[in-house]
Amino acid sequence: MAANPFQACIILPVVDETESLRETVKILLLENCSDIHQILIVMGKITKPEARAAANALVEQYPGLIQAKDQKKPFLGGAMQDAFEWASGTHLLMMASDLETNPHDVKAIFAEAKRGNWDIVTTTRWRGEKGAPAFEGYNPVKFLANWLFQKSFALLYGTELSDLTYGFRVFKMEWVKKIRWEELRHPLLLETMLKPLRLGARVKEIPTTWKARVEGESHNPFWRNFLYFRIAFKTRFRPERELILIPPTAAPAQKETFA
Ligand SMILES: Nc1nc2c(ncn2[C@@H]2O[C@H](COP(=O)(O)OP(=O)(O)OP(=O)(O)O)[C@@H](O)[C@H]2O)c(=O)[nH]1
Ligand SMILES: [Mg+2]
Repeated sequence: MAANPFQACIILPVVDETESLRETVKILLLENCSDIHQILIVMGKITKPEARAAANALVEQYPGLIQAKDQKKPFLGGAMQDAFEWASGTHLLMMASDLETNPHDVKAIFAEAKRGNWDIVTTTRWRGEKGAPAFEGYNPVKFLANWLFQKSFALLYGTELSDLTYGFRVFKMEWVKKIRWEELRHPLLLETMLKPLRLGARVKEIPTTWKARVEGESHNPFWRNFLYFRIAFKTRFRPERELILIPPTAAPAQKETFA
């Protein structure tokens, strides 16, 4: 049988998820086994001992396929930035381990990434079935603020995408490797959409459903959502060359001398 040319690395950041982490991994492997090259669980100082134990047990259960690593940079954005460096494969999927990013939708994300050969396939909670928002148990104030944020960012970037802040998307690996990432907290989730947009990435948005977690808690206090505007403005007006990592310059060619 020919080898599968689609090889995804899935990033799962973990703080206080145990059952949700196990369930996420179970669904991912059941539904996408041949598309998964590696699952990278990223833990930090704030990761609870029970969650750490659950992650380590998964590593033992699936040696070679699941890895658990400790982040060097702080917070969620830092965990993701570290994972971007460690990841290998043809594609990278970012999601959460709290079941808010519905693992059953990964199959459709991967299918669309292959079908359209997109640089990014991202998901939206704002255009669910029949175009209606698909949130269950979302705080009403956050709901309103999220809508306003989405409209503002879409206007600023001239895009039709409807959920720029949601960190549930797959990238062709070269896109995560070539960009200069900066946000250490949750705004990295927005940055991962805005920088590729500025650099001309082909992006497809598909619907997903969002349901509030039942285990653990959010690590993003409401007021911090306003910090998303900082990266949005910074990224919008920067020259493109500042958004990418400079490749190591080739050594200057030796001048040939003839005696
Ligand atoms: N390794 C690591 N994981 C984190 C960190 N902060 C959050 N996470 C995980 O990242 C995922 C998303 O974080 P949440 O805090 O639930 O954030 P969110 O759901 O995107 O944001 P809200 O809707 O604003 O609550 C969860 O699985 C968290 O456990 C962190 O500092 N380090
Ligand atoms: Mg969450």
